[in-house]
Amino acid sequence: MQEAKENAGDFTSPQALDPWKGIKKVAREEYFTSGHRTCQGCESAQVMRLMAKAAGPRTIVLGATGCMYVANTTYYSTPWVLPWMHTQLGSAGSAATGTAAALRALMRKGKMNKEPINVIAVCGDGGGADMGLSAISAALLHTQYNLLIVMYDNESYANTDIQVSGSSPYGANTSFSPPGKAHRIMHKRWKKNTAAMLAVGHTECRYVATVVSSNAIDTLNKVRRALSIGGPTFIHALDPCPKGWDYDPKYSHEIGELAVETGIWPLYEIADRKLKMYGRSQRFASGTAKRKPVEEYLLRQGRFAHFTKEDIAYVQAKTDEMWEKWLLPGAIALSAV
Ligand SMILES: Cc1ncc(C[n+]2csc(CCOP(=O)(O)OP(=O)(O)O)c2C)c(N)n1
Ligand code: SF4
Ligand SMILES: [Mg+2]
Repeated sequence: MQEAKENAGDFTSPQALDPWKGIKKVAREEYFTSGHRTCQGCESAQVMRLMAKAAGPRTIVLGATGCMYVANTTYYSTPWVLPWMHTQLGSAGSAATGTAAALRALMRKGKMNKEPINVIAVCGDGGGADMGLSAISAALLHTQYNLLIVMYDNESYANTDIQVSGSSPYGANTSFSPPGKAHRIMHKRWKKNTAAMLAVGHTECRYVATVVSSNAIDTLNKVRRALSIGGPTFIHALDPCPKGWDYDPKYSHEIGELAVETGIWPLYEIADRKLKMYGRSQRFASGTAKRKPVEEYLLRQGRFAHFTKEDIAYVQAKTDEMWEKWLLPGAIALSAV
């Protein structure tokens, strides 16, 4: 942050965005407003809103195909009060790098005013954790460009009707993994640990974080930190999705909270190679608070309605392992021999 301030006026440096300490300090201006057609209770839309608010007006947003493209850019109607461009489903990373490089070239040639402009690319879990993983990986290697990639994870290919993705949780009922009489659990793969994988594998990437929009201040400030620190950065948001997760839209906030309280979704950041847990996740990691049973999260959602006691016990055991056996509890799934 300090570095960014010292370089203010230099267009190759990031914007200096101080953290907002408390709800009263948060800017009132909205840059993602009315005019979208996302489902009621859509937390991905909430992530867009918080992200745009945190970034402010000197920002360009690039959106990969998915709900946050389709529902936000219906003909003649858009909630974006920022310049926005669609990019192909798997290309959030390359669109971000290309835009940051183009801005720099235009400013260097005197074709644009020289000023730091935030470049944010947004993609879903299908577009980010699966199809566009290589483009994000490449973007995180190009340390000369300042950009942020926000992966909004509704745990399915939601826009095309809730198909299973590499980020879908174990056992979830999706249109590609419906429970049946012969096979109750159709989706047996464990959710990809995308944020930590990207942090560990890109040693010069200065900032990777996880967020959930139920914790709005944390989300706002992580976006501000990611944009201020410099270089390519990545944020992974877990987004309750009433349509795909099958619950009443009024419970979106509560379900997001439960994801953290049960330990299913750890909140952390890895800034300059240092891992810091946040809020309850920090207390779980240090052993000063107890996680709620995962059952409280799972049984609130229709996508897990077919779960038996054994299925719940399996998810509980895997979650316990994440907090009790991993080298860095809740984040890095290694153990020293
Ligand atoms: C290369 C390509 N394959 C398939 C599609 C069809 N498609 C459009 S959106 C989408 C789902 C994307 O899922 P995700 O990235 O998780 O975003 P979400 O819809 O969940 O918001 C798919 C498969 C496409 N647009 N491009
Ligand atoms: S399907 Fe899910 S992610 Fe897509 S608009 Fe609806 S609530 Fe949001
Ligand atoms: Mg998705």
